[in-house]
Amino acid sequence: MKFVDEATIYVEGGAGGNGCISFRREKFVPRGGPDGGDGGDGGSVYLIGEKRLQTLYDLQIKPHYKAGRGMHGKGKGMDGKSGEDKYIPVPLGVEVYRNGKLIGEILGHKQVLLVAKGGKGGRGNRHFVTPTNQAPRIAEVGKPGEKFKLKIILKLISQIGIVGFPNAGKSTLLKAMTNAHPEIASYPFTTLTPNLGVLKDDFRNIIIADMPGIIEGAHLGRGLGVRFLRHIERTKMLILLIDISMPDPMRQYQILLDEFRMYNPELLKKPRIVVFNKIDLVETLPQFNLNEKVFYISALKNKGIDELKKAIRNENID
Ligand SMILES: Nc1nc2c(ncn2[C@@H]2O[C@H](COP(=O)(O)OP(=O)(O)OP(=O)(O)O)[C@@H](O)[C@H]2O)c(=O)[nH]1
Ligand SMILES: [Mg+2]
Repeated sequence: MKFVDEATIYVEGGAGGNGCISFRREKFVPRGGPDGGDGGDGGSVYLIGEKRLQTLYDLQIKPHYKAGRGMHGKGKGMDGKSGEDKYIPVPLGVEVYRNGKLIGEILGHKQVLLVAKGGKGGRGNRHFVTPTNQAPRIAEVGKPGEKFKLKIILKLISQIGIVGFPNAGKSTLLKAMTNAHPEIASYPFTTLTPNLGVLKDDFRNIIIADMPGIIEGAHLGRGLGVRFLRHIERTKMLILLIDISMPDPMRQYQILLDEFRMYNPELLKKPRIVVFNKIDLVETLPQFNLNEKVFYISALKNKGIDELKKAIRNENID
């Protein structure tokens, strides 16, 4: 299914039903009192977290959501039924904006967020009896439901993000470590949207995100730009994957850090592991003097992967 991480939707609560004006009519009881029932409340619209979803595609193709309206009250004191609530399933990691302001987010499976409240039902004429008016000919009309335009932004939930230059072997590494089967090819920008994979452990599942490649000037829109970096904002740790067979590996490293700084300096505060990939392609291993955790691997030949997995499991990333 197409990966969509932004959508605009229109949500509307159901209108409340009208209150009823009615009077009791019984044989032998002249002038029975008012007995108009209340209108039912309109249904509300909610977002609900659904862990099996990974995209906002459904919202993009179906942007309008309306909850059911409340039924009108009837005579003989019969209240109208409430309108049905509407639940919109969304993937975990969704942020909801109204007029540019964050109003909530969905992080857990089945978590719900009210986004448009239904209107209250109107009261029937029963409620308007006063000492001076025993036969009120008034009732309330139901209130309209809330109506909003919402911007929905998905920031994928994963514990680890793999970032690096195009063609560095990010997808190959995801495949080597997890159950995922991402597309892999020998040209840049094979991965156009993030892929998720699960690294299983005895106790937990670690979700790893393989990101589209980043190049110098990404923050200015070069390549795929920084458009997808929002998906690593929630990660606990980053893997900077660097192709050691390319001319100046340290420059790749510097450029990646610079692009992060430009996009959101918070990314630099995340714990990270620097992983040099494609060691099978070099005769002698250059050693880099980095004040960081460093690994040397071949994602393709499955070298150093177990050590890397072990290091990941030992990190505090829950
Ligand atoms: N020799 C060798 N080739 C590798 C290694 N890892 C990946 N490759 C190759 O490098 C090429 C790119 O691999 P991908 O995994 O698609 O790279 P990527 O970083 O996901 O690339 P983009 O999605 O385009 O950013 C493919 O031809 C891989 O087979 C490695 O350890 N050794
Ligand atoms: Mg890729």
